[in-house]
Amino acid sequence: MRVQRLLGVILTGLIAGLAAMAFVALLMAAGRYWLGISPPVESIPDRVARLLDIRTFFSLFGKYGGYSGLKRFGIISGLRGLTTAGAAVGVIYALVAEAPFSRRSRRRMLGTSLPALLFVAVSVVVVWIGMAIFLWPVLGANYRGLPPTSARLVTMAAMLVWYGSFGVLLIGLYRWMAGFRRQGVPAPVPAGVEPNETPMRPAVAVGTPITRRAAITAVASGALVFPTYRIIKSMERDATFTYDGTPYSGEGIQPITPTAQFYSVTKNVVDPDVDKGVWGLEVGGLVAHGKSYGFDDLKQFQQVDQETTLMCISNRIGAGLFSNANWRGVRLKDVLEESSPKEGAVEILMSAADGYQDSISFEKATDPTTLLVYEINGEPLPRKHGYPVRLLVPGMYGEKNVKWITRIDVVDHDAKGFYEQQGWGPHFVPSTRSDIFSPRTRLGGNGFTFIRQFKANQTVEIKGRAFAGDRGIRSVEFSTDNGGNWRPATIYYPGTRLTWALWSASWTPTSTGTYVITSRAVDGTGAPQPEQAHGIVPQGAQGYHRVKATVA
Ligand SMILES: Nc1nc2c(c(=O)[nH]1)N[C@H]1C(S)=C(S)[C@@H](COP(=O)(O)O)O[C@H]1N2
Ligand SMILES: [Mo]
Repeated sequence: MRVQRLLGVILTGLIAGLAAMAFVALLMAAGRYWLGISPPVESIPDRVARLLDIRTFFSLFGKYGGYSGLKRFGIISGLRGLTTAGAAVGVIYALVAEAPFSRRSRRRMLGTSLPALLFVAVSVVVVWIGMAIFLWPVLGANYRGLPPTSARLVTMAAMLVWYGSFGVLLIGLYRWMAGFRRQGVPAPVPAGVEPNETPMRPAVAVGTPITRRAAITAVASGALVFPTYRIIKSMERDATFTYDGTPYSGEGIQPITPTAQFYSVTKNVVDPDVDKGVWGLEVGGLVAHGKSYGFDDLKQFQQVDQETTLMCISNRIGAGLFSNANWRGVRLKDVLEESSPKEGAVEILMSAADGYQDSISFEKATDPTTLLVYEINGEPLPRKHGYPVRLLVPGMYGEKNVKWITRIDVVDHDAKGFYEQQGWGPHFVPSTRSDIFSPRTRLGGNGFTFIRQFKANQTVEIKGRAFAGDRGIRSVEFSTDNGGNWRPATIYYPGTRLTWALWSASWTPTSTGTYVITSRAVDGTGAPQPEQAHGIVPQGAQGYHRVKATVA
C-alpha cells in the first residue's frame, strides 16, 4: 500500500515534470525559430565549446564524426538533458510536496505547501542566475541579428520565462493531477480513521498509481511534442550540416570563386537568419561616444571594392578551405573614427549574432584594407557568409573575419576569441604556401597522388595556387624530383597583394617511373615559402605540397 502510494507520487511528479518541460521545449523552439533566442540545448554546447582545448576538440571530432557530428551530438545531449532535468525536478518536487514535513505545513500557496513552493521558486531562481553567469559570454547572441546589449536582456527575460513557466506548470499540473482540494479544506475522512491522522486528502488515490488526470496530462503533453518536432525539423532543413566545411577545390578552380562555391566554416548548428530591420552594429568600449548603426547608416561611409582571399586556419596543405572573391563594403577605420577611440586602445573585440567573438589589434582594425563588407561578387552576402555584414581582415586567417557582426568593442587588453580560447594561435597570420590542384589529386594514407597516370613524352599542364596572406606572391617554382631541381612556374593569375595567385607549369616526363611534384612560392616581401612542415594546430599548416605522379 505505502509502496504503491509512493509509486503514485513519483509517477505523478514524473509526468508533471515531463509535461511542463514539453511545454517549455515548445516555447524554446518557437523562440529560437521566430525570435532567434538561443535555447540552452544550443547555448550550453556553444559555451562548452570554448572551454575545450584544441586536442580535446579534435579527439571529439574523431569520436563523433567531424564537426557536424559533434554539433549533432551536442544538440541531442542537450535535448536529453532537458528531458532528464524535467523528470528529475518533477519527481523531487512531488516527493517534497508529499513529504510529511511538507504535508504538515499549514501554509499553502498556489495550491502547494510552502516547502514545495520554496523548492520550486529557489530552483527557478538558482537555475536562472546560474545559467546567466555560466552563459554570460554567449548571452549576447541573437540569431535574428539583435545587437548584444538588447539581445542579452531578451535572452535573460526568455530564460526567466522558460524556467518560471516550468515551475508554475509543474506545480499546477501536479496539483491538478493529484486532485488537491482548495488550500486548507480538509478532505473527507475515510471511515474508521481518526480525523487528525489525515489532515489532507491523499494526493494520489490509494491503489491507483496513475489517475485519469495524469493520463490526460501525459497524452496532452505528448501531443505538444509534435509542433516542437516540426519546428526542429524545419530548422534541421537549413542546418549547417550540409555545408559546414565544404572546400573549394578540384581541377576547375577559378581566379574568383563563384559565390555558391565559396568555402564555408561555421561553429553553428543553424546559422543566424538575420532580419535587416532588427540587425544593428554597435560600437562601444574604449571610445568617447558609442554609436549604433543600422544597415543603411553604414552605406553613408565611402564604399570600397576589394578583392581578397580568405583561408581557414584548419586548411591543410593541399586542401580547399580557401577561396577568393570581390567584396564590397566600407572601411572599418572610418566607422571606428566616428566613435573617437581613446588613448590606450590595444585591440577591438568583435561580437556576432551567433555569439561568436574574435579580436584583432587596433592597428589592424584601422588598416585601410580592413572592411565591413555587405556584398560578395556583386550580390548581397548570402546567409552562410555573414548576411548582412561581416568583417574582412586581409592577411589573417578566416577566424578573424567575423560573420553576422553586431558589435565592436575597443579594448585596452588582449581579448581572446572563440578559437583562441581553445588554444589556437596566438598568431593568426598565414605563412606562405603553394599547392597543386590540377590534374586532380587524391589524398590517401601516404599523401597526395595524381589520380590520373601520365605517359612518357606527353606534356601535362600542372596548375596550382599560391597564397601569402596580405603579402602577395612574387614568384612560384616547381619541381618534379621532390625539390632536387626547381624551375620557374608561370603565374597566370597574379591577383593582388591581398589574394592568391594561380600558377601553371608544363611537364614532359621522359621516362617511366614515379615522381614527386612539388612547388614553392616567394611572397611579396621576397621571403621564401618555409619548407619545414607542420600541421594546422595551433597556428595553421605550413610546408610543401608534395604530389606523387606515376608515369607509364
Ligand atoms: N560569427 C561567426 N563568424 C565566423 C565564424 C563563425 O562560426 N561565426 N567562423 C569563422 C571561420 S572559422 C572561418 S574559416 C570563416 C569562414 O567564412 P565563410 O564561411 O564565409 O567562408 O568565418 C569565420 N567567421
Ligand atoms: Mo576557420
